[in-house]
Amino acid sequence: MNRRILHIDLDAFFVSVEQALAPELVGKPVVVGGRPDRRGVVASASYEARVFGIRAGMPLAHAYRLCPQTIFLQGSFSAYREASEKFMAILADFSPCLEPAGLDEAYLDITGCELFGTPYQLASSIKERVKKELKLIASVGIAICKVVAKIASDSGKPDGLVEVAAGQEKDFLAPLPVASLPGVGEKTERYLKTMGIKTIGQLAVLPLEVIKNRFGSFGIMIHHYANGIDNREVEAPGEAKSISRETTFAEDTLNGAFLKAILRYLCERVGAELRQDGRHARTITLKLRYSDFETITRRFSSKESTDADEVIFAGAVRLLEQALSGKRNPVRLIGIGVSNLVTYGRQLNLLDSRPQRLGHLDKAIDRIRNKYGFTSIQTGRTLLLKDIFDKREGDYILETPSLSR
Ligand code: TTP
Ligand code: MG
Repeated sequence: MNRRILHIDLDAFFVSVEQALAPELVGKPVVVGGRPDRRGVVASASYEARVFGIRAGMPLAHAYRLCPQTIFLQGSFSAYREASEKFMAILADFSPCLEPAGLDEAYLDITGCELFGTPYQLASSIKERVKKELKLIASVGIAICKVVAKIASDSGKPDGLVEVAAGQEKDFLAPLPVASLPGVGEKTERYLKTMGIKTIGQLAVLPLEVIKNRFGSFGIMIHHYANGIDNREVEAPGEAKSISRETTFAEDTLNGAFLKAILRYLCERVGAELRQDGRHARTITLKLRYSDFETITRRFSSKESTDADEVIFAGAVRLLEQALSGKRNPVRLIGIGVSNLVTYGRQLNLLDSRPQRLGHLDKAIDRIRNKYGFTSIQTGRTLLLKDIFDKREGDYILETPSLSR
């Protein structure tokens, strides 16, 4: 029996949550990401802003030049998290087979739910409930597999509802540009273009060997996708595979003390989330982007796991010092991530009896921060950032949380 899979993705999510909270923003070019005179990129743009060419990932200053009337918002991550939870709760009412694929998107396998209506009717009901209860707009794609459902929901945006009948996958995909395939980024797109391949249909009829020789298993995957073949199940999520935070600076910097203070702040963010999830990490990854946009990651793994800010920070600083002793370009972005997560781990005993004491301290700080906000308390190491925190407007997003699962 053919499966029936929905992919549901909210339109202009961050911006739409802001609009639901402040209706005067509706119908206007709005961007979430920060002020245009600061560095950073557009996280979400309203469809009115997109008319001017504004897109996610674009530097804020560029967005401003395209449309100076745009309303720029810092954003409020807690509001987005709350909206996301309510959104997922609505979806869970339609089928237990739910796989969140980000804050604002999910797959839902509704095979066997015919008693409750056709897939199209169920998708319509989801859209109605999301609109009524959350004042948000969901775009939905319906197909026999995940990849086609996702491309279908994208293709109907905004406010889309696109159903691809079983057997029609190839015909539906054929005219679309190859970049519509999940995983095909600019680099792959450019390469395929050199082979004369612009549409998914052209990729689909290419002999598998050709694409396999160039791209290996990734090539096989996109070739299957191009043919509407995707056997992945809709899976309820496992636990997060990694937790990370990163930030782009207002100005490129080589100031070691400042870099360490920011790193400390990011490590505390990551540590707090680890402790909240009751987990430990074995691997610490530092990410740096230099002023010339070269991006490097440096990794450190230990047999023993930790959830202590101090230990994460110590590892991060070591990686930072190693990295800075190589290339001496100013740094544009810094990030820290932890992975190799375990639910119960032995504390790093490198610091003898300190871990336990540090654990108590971290937890005491977590309690204060949960009550009064993250920046209500600063450790000596982040005092340098006091000015930045003091200048914060509203719920300023200093760092971008990773959604990696
Ligand atoms: P998307 O679903 O990719 O984007 P969107 O919901 O703003 O717009 P649409 O789906 O209508 O095309 O991402 C969901 C949210 O994730 C988005 O509102 C903001 C956040 N996000 C970032 O923080 N950084 C990014 O680079 C992207 C693409 C999204
Ligand atoms: Mg979206």
